[in-house]
Amino acid sequence: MHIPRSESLFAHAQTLIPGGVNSPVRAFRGVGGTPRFIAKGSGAYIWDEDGHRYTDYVLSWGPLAVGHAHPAVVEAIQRAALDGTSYGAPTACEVEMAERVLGLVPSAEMIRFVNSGTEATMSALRLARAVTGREKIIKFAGCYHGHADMLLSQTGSGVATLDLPDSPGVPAATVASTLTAPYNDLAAVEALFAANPGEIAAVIVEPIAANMGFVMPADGYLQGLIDLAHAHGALFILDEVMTGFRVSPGGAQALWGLDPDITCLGKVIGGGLPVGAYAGKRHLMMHVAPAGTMYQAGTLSGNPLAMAAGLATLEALTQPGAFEAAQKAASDFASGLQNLADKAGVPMQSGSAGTMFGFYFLKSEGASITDYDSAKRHADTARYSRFFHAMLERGIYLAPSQFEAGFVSTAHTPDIIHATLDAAEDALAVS
Ligand code: KE4
Repeated sequence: MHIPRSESLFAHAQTLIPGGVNSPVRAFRGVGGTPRFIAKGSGAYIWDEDGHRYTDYVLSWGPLAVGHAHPAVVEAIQRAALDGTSYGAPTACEVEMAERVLGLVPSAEMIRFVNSGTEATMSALRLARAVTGREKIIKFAGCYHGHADMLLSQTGSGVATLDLPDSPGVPAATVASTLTAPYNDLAAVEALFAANPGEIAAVIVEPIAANMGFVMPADGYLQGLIDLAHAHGALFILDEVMTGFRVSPGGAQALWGLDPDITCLGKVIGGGLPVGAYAGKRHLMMHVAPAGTMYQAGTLSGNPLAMAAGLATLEALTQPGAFEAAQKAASDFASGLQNLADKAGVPMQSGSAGTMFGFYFLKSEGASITDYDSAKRHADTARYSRFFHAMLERGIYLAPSQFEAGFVSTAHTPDIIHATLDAAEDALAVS
């Protein structure tokens, strides 16, 4: 594929921006080659600066649940922008968005909007520490909760893709309070509580470990974490930045009947504009300033354009049959890809939940990936890279990393899924 514009833009960008990108995973370091500089998107498609069209399964890493440039989303942003872009004062649309999100997320009674998932998880953990008076937290190897110092410990996403030994610049004292356990291992969490009695403020976890690829929770695992946290006086924080409004319109918690103390949100609620949120039980959220004394703030939090984009996205996503159709697209793609791999004798582990999916090429048949160690041990990242580029050449844009999940939108019609699977059959044969 001839991509002179992306190549020249990338060369120039690298002289101005570290790695030529504003977020590491975009740089194709996990798969090699030149990242495509995207000129525009529409529905399920994106076009690069050289005019090549791709079916997009990254969707900005999750936010675009109703596809690129959805007419209702664009119109909502345009309409809001005509009245200004930001006031630094409360607005009616923030109240409307708060009601809308709280109406969908069953555990949450109050919400605070911020500007990213990182801010959401950072604030949620500060709240847990403020409420419990404790400092230690438990996270899970390979899970990613944004780039706040205290969470950059054995983390996933770009850190896993780049195989970084966590991150320099994070004070040892900061991560000393961050305890890490393997995902899907309740005994390890029990041991951490036993070794740190009365010191752990919260457990934070992704309901599906989708920043190490795509690892589903073992039966009873998430409820087991909730029970362990509460038995030891700690709070349970569910990071639904990625799974929110994707596993189901109410997130993983609605589908699986979980009742977290605090939920972190982002991505979909911004419809492609910068939004994050943390939401939880009223007695906890009332600790947040100015209602309480736990301080958290943001110049652009609750931004009117982002609220408008989020509202329009949720409206389109919850139209009768829309979510269900997208869910079928994701499961048809994941199961179709698995069938093609099985037929071709290519070891693969795939899965889907709601409108998100993931798949690993395995180094050996029968290997099972259940946590970060097994993902690093069993995932055939070289084969993933070859498949990624074979699909890119065929106009299919997958996550440029084996350690990321994939997404569909309400614009991914059955015909599009069928065409993608046809491309995958060819790509498997040459990768
Ligand atoms: P942001 O700060 O990037 O908005 O959200 C951080 C975050 C928090 N929690 C979960 C479960 C997340 O998946 C994320 C961000 N996800 C990555 C993709 N795996 C963002 C992509 C990127 O870093 O460029």
